[in-house]
Amino acid sequence: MSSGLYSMEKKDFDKTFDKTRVKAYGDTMNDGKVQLSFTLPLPYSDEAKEAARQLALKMGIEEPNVTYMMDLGVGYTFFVVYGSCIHSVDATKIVVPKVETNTMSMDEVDEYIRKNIGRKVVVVGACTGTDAHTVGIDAIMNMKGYAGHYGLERYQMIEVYNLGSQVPNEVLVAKAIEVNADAILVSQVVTQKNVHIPNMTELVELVEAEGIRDRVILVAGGPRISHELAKELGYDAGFGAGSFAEDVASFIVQEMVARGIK
Ligand code: B12
Repeated sequence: MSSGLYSMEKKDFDKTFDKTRVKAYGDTMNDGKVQLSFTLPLPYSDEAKEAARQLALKMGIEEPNVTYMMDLGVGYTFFVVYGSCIHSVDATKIVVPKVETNTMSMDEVDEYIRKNIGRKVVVVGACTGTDAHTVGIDAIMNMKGYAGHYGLERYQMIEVYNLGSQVPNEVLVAKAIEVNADAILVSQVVTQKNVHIPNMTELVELVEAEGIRDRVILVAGGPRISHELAKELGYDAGFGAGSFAEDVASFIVQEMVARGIK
């Protein structure tokens, strides 16, 4: 944010703020106040409540206060604990790798393609493996888009194949070869037990085995997919929560031009 109060440095009105030792904020700078919730596999009881308190202490929560507990049945209890976290972070040392691209509007992307590529860009996408969450990939690819941002199908200069969910990697790669895709989009929403890692890795291996890696832009996305993780796994970019079609389209077309793909 760039206007009003938010543009003021906190030190202007609170001299105790230290960017190298940022603590959680409750109602006084550096009070460290946090609220956390968790479940213990213990029956609802005073002993379970004490166990929750002791666990919070071990997590670095001073004066933990169990403000809420609920019997979940069959030997499980849910807790909400409030207290002061002793830990701090050095915000001056934080580096978050991000997709470095100049995001254009839909019309600008179409114009960029006409001018710099001179033909339609072909994009194939799917939610792969056992993952059945279609909403994310649809938000990027479908005509309607998401939150007022049209999806790739709406772009005049992009040809889109959305294969849906639970698509095996082999099927996605075969489709990419069949339609001579410029980009493959992979959605991974379920990350329980790191199921997305082998699945995403397998796709990269298949693309390499088919000999098309250098002429295809590989993009991954999902709420727990970071650009850093995607790069580590061999993708060109990763897009997390809050991404829109224009972010992805802008990246793909600029990457194609940078790589000399026509
Ligand atoms: C709707 C939903 C479902 C629906 C899905 C219906 C459908 N057709 O998609 C149903 C009921 C089927 C479902 C099932 C399950 N679900 Co569910 N589901 C959700 C829920 C509530 C919303 C997801 C959603 O639609 N978000 C909205 C979209 C727009 O956001 P998004 O996916 O993040 O997408 C954006 C970005 O991430 C990005 N993006 C996403 N994909 C891509 C791809 C590319 C290429 C790019 C560039 C960008 C991109 O762009 C999008 C727009 O900004 C979430 C909880 C939540 N509130 O998020 C749980 C959640 C995702 N589900 C979860 C789970 C565990 C399951 C089940 C395993 C439950 C079960 N035990 O059966 C099953 C799995 C089924 C399967 N085989 O996959 C967990 C996942 C936990 C984890 N870390 O893995 C969540 C987080 C709920 C939770 N808190 O536990 N689910």
